[in-house]
Amino acid sequence: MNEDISPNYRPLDPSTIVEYVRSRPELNEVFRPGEDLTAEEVGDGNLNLVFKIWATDEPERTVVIKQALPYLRLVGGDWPLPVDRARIEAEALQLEYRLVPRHTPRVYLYDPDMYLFAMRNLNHHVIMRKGLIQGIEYPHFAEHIGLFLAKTLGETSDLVLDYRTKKEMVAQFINPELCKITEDLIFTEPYRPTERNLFHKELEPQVLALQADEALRVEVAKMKEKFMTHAQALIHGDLHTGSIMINQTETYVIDPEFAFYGPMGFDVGAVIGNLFLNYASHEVRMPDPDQRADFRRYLVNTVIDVWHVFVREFQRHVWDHVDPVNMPKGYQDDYMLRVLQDTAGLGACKMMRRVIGLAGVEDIRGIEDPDEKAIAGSLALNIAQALLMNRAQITTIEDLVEMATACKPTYPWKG
Ligand code: SR1
Ligand code: MG
Repeated sequence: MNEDISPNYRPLDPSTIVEYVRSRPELNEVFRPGEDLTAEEVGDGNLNLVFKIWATDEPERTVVIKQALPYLRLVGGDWPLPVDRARIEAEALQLEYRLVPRHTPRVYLYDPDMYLFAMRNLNHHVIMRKGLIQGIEYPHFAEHIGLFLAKTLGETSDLVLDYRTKKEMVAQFINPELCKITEDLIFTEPYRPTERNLFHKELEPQVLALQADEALRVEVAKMKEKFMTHAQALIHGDLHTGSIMINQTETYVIDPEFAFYGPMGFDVGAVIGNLFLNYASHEVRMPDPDQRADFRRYLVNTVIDVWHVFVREFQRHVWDHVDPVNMPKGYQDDYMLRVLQDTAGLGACKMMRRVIGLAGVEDIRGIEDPDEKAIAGSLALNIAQALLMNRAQITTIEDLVEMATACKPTYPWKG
């Protein structure tokens, strides 16, 4: 990594950020000059500082400021990271806001010296992962995220953009260091012994069997190649349920710092894969069989609806506007089938890394009892393996769901 950091850069803290906010005229539409402000650092992610700032007398007037640190927060100074990711994230949010303002928080400012941006504070929303862990249903999610995916992926692809704009956008969103994190943590490390993997010991036999499975490693290698070489659309790059802020009526997608030109199925697969991680976790999180069956029905119907809304909106925003001579119906159908099969394969890799690799998900790693955690992790691995290995047989989203829901946990082993 080779990056010149601005000499004006300094990481902020709750005491220095108030002065910083006062100095930015872009925030005058939210805060009055000289008024009392309160700030809190709330970052619980792996990478950045995140502050909430609000008018002390009127907390509804509030913004979030996200600032990049020159290293990975999860690990510390030993893992340097480019601060330019703040620009990537701010520019991706601005672009997504232009395409889908109903599902993207507005960015008020980006500061290229401080590698930070200020955006709307989604203070009436929760992180979707936390809601799903509690068994809360979000009835409009599929409609919202299906539209978000169709617009952000379709309208940044060669299907819509002219030849020059697309290439300029590929250059604008070159993001090698964050892509390298994905290449390592999703497509490389889970499939070999390394100290960075963090699966719990009860799962070891299943993980060792998976790592010894060459046929599986062949398919993972194909998925890695696709991730690295298929510059199909500007993808979010980390669209798990922790990157979604939600309530009963609204959905917002945040955190696109991993954005770059990659395969559409990586984003669609992230959404669907994370719904299945949650599905797997309820094997043990929801002991009541009726309650579990109901919630799983919601999750599975959501997976189906996400895909159908994505296809419907892709039709409206993309296929209805292409030249039918060079992109006839047969090509369009083949394109969507390839995105569906990529969704299965890439989503599967994203599930496996969350069970085996360095960065887990609370749905599964948050289960306290080690045997229960292993049962949920085992089911997640089996779903992922089925989707990855059999993705060529998937021709509809219903096939994908049937394949996933037929899986059972391997753990506890008999004998
Ligand atoms: C070391 S960073 C770990 C993970 O956090 C982000 O959310 C991405 O998923 C990344 O892989
Ligand atoms: Mg993130």
